[in-house]
Amino acid sequence: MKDPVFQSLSTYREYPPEEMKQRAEAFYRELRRRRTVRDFSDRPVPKQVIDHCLLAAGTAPSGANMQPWHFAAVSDPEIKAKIRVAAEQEEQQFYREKAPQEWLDALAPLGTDEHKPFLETAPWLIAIFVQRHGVLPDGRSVKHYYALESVGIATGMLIAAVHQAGLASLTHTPSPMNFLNRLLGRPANERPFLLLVVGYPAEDAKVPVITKKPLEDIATFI
Ligand code: IYR
Repeated sequence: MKDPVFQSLSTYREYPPEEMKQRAEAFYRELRRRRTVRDFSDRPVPKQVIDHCLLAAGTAPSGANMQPWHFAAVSDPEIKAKIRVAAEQEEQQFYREKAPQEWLDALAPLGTDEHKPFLETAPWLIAIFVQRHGVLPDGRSVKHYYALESVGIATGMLIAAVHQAGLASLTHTPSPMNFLNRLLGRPANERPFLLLVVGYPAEDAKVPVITKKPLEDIATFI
């Protein structure tokens, strides 16, 4: 067993209460501007931007600090085209056969269908994988704790980082997504969690009119 090694918390910053209130509100206002976008521009986005968004995601807390995630960032047009073909196959089955009416009704306000042109248009597709267990260099397996929760947190931070950089994203979940392991050469201990489409919105991008629940509906103060 390893002994813990501690250092002082030198990165923490406290703000006076007024400033803290302002910062909390400003951050909420910033995140409130984020919209999930489905109409992307093909304008390129430099890899350095994606690098830093992924580094930001990688700062997420995780069970026993196992960091049970892998991000496969795809800009290669040929691979994006293959992902589109495979995803549209899954989506066709979903929309035409698999999805119960209740699910289709819930999606109706979003106007989604089986056509996913953004998988080729957008400059970056980030396939997020959850590592159900880790693999040591000698091939032994290491248990991962709260892997799904950890990857969910990292994904939220990635979405926020992408927004903060001035880009738009779409959380896309063709189901099942196993084709991503094959197309991206990821090992069997990794399961696709989500496909995050990243880029500039198209100039004429439209988003559905939706609302977010008010504070009293999402929180109780006891
Ligand atoms: N994966 C499908 C369907 C879909 C499901 C949910 I839940 C959404 O919030 C949006 C879409 C698709 O991407 O079209």
